[in-house]
Amino acid sequence: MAAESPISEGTANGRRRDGFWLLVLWIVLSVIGCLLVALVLGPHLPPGDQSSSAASQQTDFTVLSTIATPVVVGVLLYLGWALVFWRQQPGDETDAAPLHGHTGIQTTWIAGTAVIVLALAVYGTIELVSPAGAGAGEGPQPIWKPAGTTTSSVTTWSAGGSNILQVQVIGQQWAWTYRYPQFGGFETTQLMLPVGQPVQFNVTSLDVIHSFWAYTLGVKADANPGLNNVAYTTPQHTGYFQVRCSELCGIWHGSMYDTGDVLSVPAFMAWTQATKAQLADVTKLLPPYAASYDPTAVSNMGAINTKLGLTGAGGGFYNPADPEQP
Ligand SMILES: [Cu+2]
Repeated sequence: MAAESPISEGTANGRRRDGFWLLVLWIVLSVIGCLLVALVLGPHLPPGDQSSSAASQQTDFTVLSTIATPVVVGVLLYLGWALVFWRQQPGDETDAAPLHGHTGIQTTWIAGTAVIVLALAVYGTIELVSPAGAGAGEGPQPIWKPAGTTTSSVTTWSAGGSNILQVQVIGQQWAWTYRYPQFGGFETTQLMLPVGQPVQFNVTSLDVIHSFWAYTLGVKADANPGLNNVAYTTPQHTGYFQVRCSELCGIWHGSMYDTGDVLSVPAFMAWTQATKAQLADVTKLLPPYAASYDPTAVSNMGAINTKLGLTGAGGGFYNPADPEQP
């Protein structure tokens, strides 16, 4: 009787043994990895937790990173195992054992990935709807609105009331300004928000497309001329936050950064009253508060431009009275 091939027999046994230890190691390392990612790395993931939308995004990133950890661990473990144990020995010219289909593994793979993808679709939908959007602009008529707030035809605001605080964000080459319609409609370069109060950003532009990106608030909404793009959030912690333009909008795009501040409610109220009084003369010159502005149709803008020295090609608003402009 011919002796059995020591190579094929050894390889088949070896594969079973390797498979067992790979599985054990993968489970152990995945549990450790998931705990480290969820509990240690998670609280440090961007964009932090300064607002409700930022915290929600941080939770989502933590969940996704934790789910991805066993996959990453599996790939690295398999790669490391192959490098260490399956490398070709010097002088070994034999072929490895042939691979065949394995119905169990294939079925498990398809079922597992299908469950992960479908579960994430459900999770993603819930995470989109429950915080009234994902911190990005939802267009002029959002489908989801924060519960318990009135978001239209609002003329006054008080902390804890049902009227949501409205802040209009106006992008133009190359600066951000902010209008507060519930405080007389003044326009300022300072972005102040009260802590613990829901905010509705009404984002628009006077010229090209910009993108309002309050990074640590987890808010990023395109600023389109002639359009109101609404985004909601609730600041959770006082302190400064960064604002950038996230849409290449011209040569000084990079200088469209700004620092906003989340204040206590009394400090915010004091700021609004002081700013309203301080800017009263300028507010009178502004066009009436609107969801968006057409610079070619706003009669006051020519006068303001002249005051500010902004007329002429390439400077500030389009001015229909300016012969240098088409
Ligand atoms: Cu810009």
